[in-house]
Amino acid sequence: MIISKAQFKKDFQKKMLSLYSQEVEDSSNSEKYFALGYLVKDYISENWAKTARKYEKYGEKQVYYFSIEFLLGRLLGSNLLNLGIRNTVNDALTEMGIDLNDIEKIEVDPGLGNGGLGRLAACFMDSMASNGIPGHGNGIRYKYGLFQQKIVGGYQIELPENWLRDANVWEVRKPDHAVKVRFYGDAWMKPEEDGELTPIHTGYQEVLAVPYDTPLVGYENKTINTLRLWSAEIDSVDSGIPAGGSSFRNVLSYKREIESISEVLYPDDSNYEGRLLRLKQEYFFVSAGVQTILKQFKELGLPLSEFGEKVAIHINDTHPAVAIPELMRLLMDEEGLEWEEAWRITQATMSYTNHTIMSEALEKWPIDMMKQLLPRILLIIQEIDRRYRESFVLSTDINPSVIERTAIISDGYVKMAHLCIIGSHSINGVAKLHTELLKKQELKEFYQLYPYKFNNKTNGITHRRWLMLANPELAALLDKTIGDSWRRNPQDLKLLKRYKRDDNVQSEIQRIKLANKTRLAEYIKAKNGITVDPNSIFDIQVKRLHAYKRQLLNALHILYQYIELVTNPEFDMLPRTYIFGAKAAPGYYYAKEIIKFINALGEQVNNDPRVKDKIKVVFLENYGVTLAEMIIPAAEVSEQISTTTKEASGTSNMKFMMNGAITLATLDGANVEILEEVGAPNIVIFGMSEQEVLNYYRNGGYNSRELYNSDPRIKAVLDSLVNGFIKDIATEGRDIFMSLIDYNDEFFVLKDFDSYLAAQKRLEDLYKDRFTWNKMAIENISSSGVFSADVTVKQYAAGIWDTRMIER
Ligand code: 475
Repeated sequence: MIISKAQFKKDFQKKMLSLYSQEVEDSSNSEKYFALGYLVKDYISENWAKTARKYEKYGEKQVYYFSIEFLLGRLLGSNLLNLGIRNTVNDALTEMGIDLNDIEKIEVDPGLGNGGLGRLAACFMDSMASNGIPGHGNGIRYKYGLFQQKIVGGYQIELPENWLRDANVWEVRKPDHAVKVRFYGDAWMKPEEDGELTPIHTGYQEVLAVPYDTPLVGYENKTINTLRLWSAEIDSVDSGIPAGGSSFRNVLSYKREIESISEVLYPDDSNYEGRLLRLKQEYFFVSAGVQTILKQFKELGLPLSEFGEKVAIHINDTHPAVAIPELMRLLMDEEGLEWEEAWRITQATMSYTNHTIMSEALEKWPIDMMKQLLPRILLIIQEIDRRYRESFVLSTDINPSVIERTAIISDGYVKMAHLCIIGSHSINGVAKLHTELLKKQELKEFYQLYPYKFNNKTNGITHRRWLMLANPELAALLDKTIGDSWRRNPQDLKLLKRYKRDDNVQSEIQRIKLANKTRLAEYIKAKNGITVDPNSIFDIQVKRLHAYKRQLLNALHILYQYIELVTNPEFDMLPRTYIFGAKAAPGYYYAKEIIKFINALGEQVNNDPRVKDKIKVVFLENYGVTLAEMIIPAAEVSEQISTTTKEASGTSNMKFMMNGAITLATLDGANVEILEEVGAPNIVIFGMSEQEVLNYYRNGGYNSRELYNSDPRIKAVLDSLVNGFIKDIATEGRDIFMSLIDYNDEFFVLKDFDSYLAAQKRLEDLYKDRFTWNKMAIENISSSGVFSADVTVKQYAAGIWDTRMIER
């Protein structure tokens, strides 16, 4: 949109008056934030309504991305950017003596996600809107987002994240669009006189699902899509009150029970929580979403047989898998379709993304639990399962054990990934290696049955948030050097390649990096009280804490350098600042111990005069989207060191690369493709190959104790965990030692140690030659365009959803 500074100032003053009955000059930063936020929402509104009408007019196929998490980050900055008014607003505010940055800081970061999966959903939303793809999000409006992390005495403490305490300016509550979702009761098939069976569901509890819509603003294209998040509310006092009557106490506890559905986000990342409340959450937002989509479709006046041509529903990991039986239920029970037709429509509509091969993350619900909570849905799943098994009756080349292993219901459980694969027309992994592993290992038998359903869609990130917003100085340098076409076509970043040897560009890149590092250093000083030198190497690992991500490998290497520094007079190294940010799931004891270890290590190293400031270790608490926006542009080394085969893709690896960091990586997930893009000289690779890892796992691992006994470096490092050399980790040191030695190092930390050390050394040598390093940084930035989520969502649109992009 186009707006003059003068007009904006007028609008802003008017908004301030109408909201707070006061002048801008007399307002606090918080009041300025709310006035600006509501004003920007007004600016958005017009095109929001128009986008919906345009989609309708052209009869465009709509994509609904179902996800139990959307990790959006702050929206004021990105909305201003995407509206195309950020500079105007910034200039106007400056003239009024107001710093836009100070105002943006007021916004709470809505933490409605755990990590990669939730953030991916948010990047996709931004990219769909920005490419004119009619794509909308469907999820849960959690009252409490992911816990706030505090570090106390080196330990993680969790506090509730009350992100809605102050108003959320971006959402619009739509009570008139509320729908009812049914839980519990009894369901059965009643035989009619004509021999037909009618589904009956009685004694259910009805929960009101109230939608809150948030606009998803496309980049300078007038497209505004919608993120619809559902909140659970009590319907009316007389509906579904439990036995015991509607006494005040009963009503109150009933209300609490209902509202608990959308109360809090489960804090477990890549892990499966088999709890009833989780299943409730899943069915709650899925049923509300599917009901609404069907209602909207019917308003078009088209026959139901065309549903799959007008609607795509994407299932982001298995959490929304009940969308499959729910659509079946609505098409049959409410719309009267026959099974075969409902099934054809359902398969045509649904597609599914797998995000992990970690078996502990694979959802499977006890049949009894599902029968209790979702009796009608279970009946439908049982019928899907029965028909699936039956479809093999005539085939002689399928081994019955294959059918048993791939069935949806077996061993007393409902297997949600199996339901997704059988009920969708597409299943994709999130990086080439990951998809290959699905095909040849985890889902091999499904791949043999349905090879045509499998495809890869390598993840991506929005370059608008992760480059334009997070690193404005780099963005400006790019504009100046290669023009601004990369903003719309991120693959044009490759135009920068020509400048990799250019003195001017090189020194600018280095200057900007230093400025970003200095900013982060100030933050570290203020938050952690640690002085770090912006001229030291900034080596960063930020992601959820998980054994397979191997923060421990990083920490053990630091410990190794520390031991060398204090015992070996010959040892020399470039000064380095190691920065960590990671939340551990509250019940993940081992991950929490590693946090404690890192903090204890930092405490000691940072204060040991013998280290002479060569090493600083910083653990930044409460890592999230907003912190990432400051941390990533300041990174020089990007630690992507998961056990090969374990990280499905990774997405921070792409963000770091785009901001000119050099990746230190195993050949895991999307690191493989980063290597392909940037070329071997511009990335540092180490560690076991996929084949080696798979072979070891097949043969029950390797002998880590032998390695401990034969490699003096490993011995020194591990012994110092348990002999009191590192203070204050008696328990943690012993547990970590045991995990590596007695429990045989499941994630090959020690097995990769030697290779990791050598890689770290190579990295340091590269850094010594600033020309080479800057050249590598430029190669990384210029090769990062294919990892824009714009590229990814276009592949989804063309290859899975069959949607078009609407003219900008
Ligand atoms: C992968 N989250 C990354 C990223 O594709 C990948 C699981 C259960 C409950 C709540 N959250 C989860 C994940 O499984 C997850 O975030 N997976 C990640 O998805 C996007 O880049 O490699 O670990």
